[in-house]
Amino acid sequence: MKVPAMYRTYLFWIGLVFLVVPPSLNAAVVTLNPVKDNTLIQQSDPLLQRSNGQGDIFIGRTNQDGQGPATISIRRGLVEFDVANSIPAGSIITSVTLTMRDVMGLNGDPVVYLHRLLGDWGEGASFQNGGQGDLAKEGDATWLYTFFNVANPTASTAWINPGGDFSSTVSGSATIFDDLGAGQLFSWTSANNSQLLADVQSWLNNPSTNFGWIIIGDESKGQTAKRFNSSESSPQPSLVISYTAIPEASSIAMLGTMGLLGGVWLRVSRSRRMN
Ligand SMILES: [Ca+2]
Ligand SMILES: [Ca+2]
Repeated sequence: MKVPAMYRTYLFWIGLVFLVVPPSLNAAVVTLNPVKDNTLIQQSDPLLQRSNGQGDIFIGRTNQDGQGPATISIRRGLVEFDVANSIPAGSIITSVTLTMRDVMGLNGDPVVYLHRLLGDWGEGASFQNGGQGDLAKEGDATWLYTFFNVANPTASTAWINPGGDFSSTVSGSATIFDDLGAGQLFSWTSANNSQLLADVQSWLNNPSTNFGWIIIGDESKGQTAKRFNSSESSPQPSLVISYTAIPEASSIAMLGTMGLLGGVWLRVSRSRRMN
């Protein structure tokens, strides 16, 4: 087969490029909403556990707990995103930003912290349009339990530490300003705390360790509560993840093979022309 000189040169360079230049890395961005979220409501009585699986996320201390006189009990948010089913395995996470909307804009300007949760937890059918929450329903995470067992509360799977098991390392912090009810968006970003990125990378690399974050507000005094939209209201919490996808070994091998075949064909064509 006689290949015109122009095409031979062309093929030669294509083959060379495939052989010596690694396939380009693909930068991408994905926005995730929670796969589940809930609120832990401080309560030591196993029979009176409360949650808000289908309502908004509350943190800090309210001035109510739905059990008589105000006892300014603590609320903590739980939120989890499905990282591993949203980003190609092996990708390198380059930035992470969690954004949530403060519904009320009341109760001061606390710093609100994220910590990586260390155990799995549930989201049941509990719902209350407010901070006092609802009696826990089947499978709800509560102050004492990870998955509430309605028929036999004390048989529920328990947290090791009431109020949730989480890393002592802070993954992110943000000041949630009193915005006079404007309903502003607030963000926690890896630009301010690299642990946030490390958490997401670890969840991609080891999906079985992804239990999301606990959200902890000012628990030092009463009436510091903040109320965030959950995945059941709008706008949902969002996790924006920038990453670099590494091509799979099979596609690298394919490109390499194409390059080799191109090179071989070139040599054959050249040798035929010389003979
Ligand atoms: Ca849900
Ligand atoms: Ca929820």
